[in-house]
Amino acid sequence: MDEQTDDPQAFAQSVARGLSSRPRQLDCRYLYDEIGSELFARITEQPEYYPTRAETEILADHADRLASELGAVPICELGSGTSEKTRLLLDAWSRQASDTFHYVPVDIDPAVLRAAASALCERHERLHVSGLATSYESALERLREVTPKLVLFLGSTIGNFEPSDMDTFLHQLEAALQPGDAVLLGIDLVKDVAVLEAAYNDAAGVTERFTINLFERMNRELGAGIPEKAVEHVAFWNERSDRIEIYGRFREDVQIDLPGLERRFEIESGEMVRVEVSRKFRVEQMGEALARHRLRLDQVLTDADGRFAVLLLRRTRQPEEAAFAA
Ligand code: AVI
Repeated sequence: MDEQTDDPQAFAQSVARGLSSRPRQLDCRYLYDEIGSELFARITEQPEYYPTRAETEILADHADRLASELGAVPICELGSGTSEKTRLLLDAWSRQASDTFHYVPVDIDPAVLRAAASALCERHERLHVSGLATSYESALERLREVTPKLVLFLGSTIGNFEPSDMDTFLHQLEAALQPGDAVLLGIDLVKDVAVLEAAYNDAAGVTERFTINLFERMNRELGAGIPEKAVEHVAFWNERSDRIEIYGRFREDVQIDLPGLERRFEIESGEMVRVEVSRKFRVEQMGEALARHRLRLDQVLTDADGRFAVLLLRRTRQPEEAAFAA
């Protein structure tokens, strides 16, 4: 999980691995170049894409109570991006803190970190921001000794992990926490299929552009030579795996070239290349997975429509203590 996503050689190798595997798939981290990040920001504003609004509602409703229960402990946020939703927490932290308070945003993009930090420092005089432009893994390692702390992992980004990556991530998270440290984990919940599928097939076609941008990025950065309009966006609910699956489907036979690696892939009309999975969760199941990593589920906070949950977790000493306590 440590690879940088702006190195063309690493991108080409990742594409070659993914196109050689069956089913064919691409690494979803490459969806987020500058254009992709901009498109994702627009996805979160689409009427069908409820997760961002639902999570914002939860944070707005509970921020002050969380600040008084947790105290204004240092906040470390994994995948902080623009830190938009985190402002709700930092505003509450500033009302709670009697002195300086600390925020450590972690994002792979240093420009995004700089912009977020300067906006936040303008808003809060007593806020100390130390951004880390690195992977989750190395940030978690560096923050192990900071305690007490609150780690944020919002947006249901955990749903984009393959099961084995989720396990690795929870293992790294567990190792970075001391007993008593807290986590706020945002998870999107299993719900009506029509609502889920609409969220990934918005009428304005922004999610479609987000998917297609990955193939266009392969053309821009790797000279892949995929003809314009050869790929269409397909997203549907996979009931057996509790997840939305997103694919680029080829409308015609296409050759994908990776000149830097001297590789060529023949894709047939109708073939689907998976670009992302977005898993949805059931609270009880998630609680069990977390308990195996000494993370006790203390509070389950949901929006009024019960679409999304923010889980407050506490790191315990022993796995046995971590039973569902909410
Ligand atoms: C970032 N992540 C949580 C989004 C999701 O809903 O899985 C990514 C996304 N892909 C298409 N739409 C949104």
